[in-house]
Amino acid sequence: MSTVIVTGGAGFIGGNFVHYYLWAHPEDRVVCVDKLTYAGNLSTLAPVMDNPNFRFCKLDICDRDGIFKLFEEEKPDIVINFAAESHVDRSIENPQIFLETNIIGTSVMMDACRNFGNVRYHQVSTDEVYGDLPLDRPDMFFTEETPIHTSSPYSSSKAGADLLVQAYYRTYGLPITISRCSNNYGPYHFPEKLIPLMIANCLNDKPLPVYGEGLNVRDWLYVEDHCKAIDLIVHKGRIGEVYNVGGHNEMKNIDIVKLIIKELGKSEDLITYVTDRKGHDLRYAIDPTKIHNELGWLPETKFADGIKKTIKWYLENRIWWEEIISGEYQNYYDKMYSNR
Ligand code: NAD
Ligand code: TDX
Repeated sequence: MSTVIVTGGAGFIGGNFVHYYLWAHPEDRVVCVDKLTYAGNLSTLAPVMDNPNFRFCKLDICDRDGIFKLFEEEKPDIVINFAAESHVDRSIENPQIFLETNIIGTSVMMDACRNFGNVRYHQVSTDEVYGDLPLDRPDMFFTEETPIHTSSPYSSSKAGADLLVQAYYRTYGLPITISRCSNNYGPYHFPEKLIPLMIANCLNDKPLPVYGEGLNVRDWLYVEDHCKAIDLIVHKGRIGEVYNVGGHNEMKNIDIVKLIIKELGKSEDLITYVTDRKGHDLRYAIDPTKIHNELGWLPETKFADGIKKTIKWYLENRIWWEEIISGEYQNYYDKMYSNR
């Protein structure tokens, strides 16, 4: 039996991971550490709150004393760090908190790992650390050898964290791995991000704000496939290695928006082209050869099925996202989108 600390487990991917991990490893104990920022939602964890192998701990990963105390109590075998400020647009408005949580928080978690017996550490990173690819070069992909070349304060903070993780491996011999995944979608996705925002606005017959001309390309992966990849890397990955995770599912933003409109039976008149994101990355595309060859990982959910499942989840769980969009989030939305 292992004790696994999962940070950021009240967020989108961390929450899905907690559900998946408790199901896949019923013998293990999961301790979720989450500060419950605007993006953390305890209702995401409601289905596992009564599980005797689960503990929730409201804690900031930058709180060194609190984190060290928790390690002393729990004596974890594995730490998986999902906790982050994750939204590119927010990082453009206010970079500071991104540096604090994404870089300082990562260093605190790794210091705790070093201090309590060189605990196995996994860093959940992103393909955004590689910057972007040209739209007219469909032959180009991000491999693990692609140089780090970031565009936004968010991706820079994630890249800074990745470099620190690699430094802790080289300098202290901390047993680390890093996964760099493409865009995820699925249940419990916070409605500030493209897919859930478009679903929520469509259902409320509100304008669908497409940045620029909607031609930017993202490589979408169903969140459960990402969770399975992390589980594999944590248990079977080679220490010190980076693994790219993605399913060769590139789509233009405008095509995603039109697909959601069609699935929900709405009109394309809802589409509103708005001012582009500053420094907007053109295209992300992952080459997942390494994780496939070494660990046998392949995505299991096709986009056509995954997007249907996701839309169904948002239809069946209106309370989850309506509570979000009726609260403080409304101020954010007005700030970002009115007069854009
Ligand atoms: P999210 O914003 O939905 O969730 C982040 C969670 O971290 C929230 O529960 C929040 O409360 C918590 N958190 C934030 N600051 C914290 C702090 N200082 N201490 C403790 N908890 C804190 O993010 P997500 O989309 O689930 O992303 C999870 C991870 O995966 C991030 O590291 C992100 O960079 C990475 N990632 C995301 C995607 C994607 O498409 N969403 C793709 C690749 C990688
Ligand atoms: O209202 C919108 N209109 C729009 O056109 C929003 C919110 C987004 N977009 C565009 C911008 C991007 O090209 O859609 C695309 C996807 O945007 P986001 O959902 O904000 O995701 P992205 O910026 O690609 O970053 C995501 O993937 C990588 C996650 O938020 C990151 O945490 C992850 O690292």
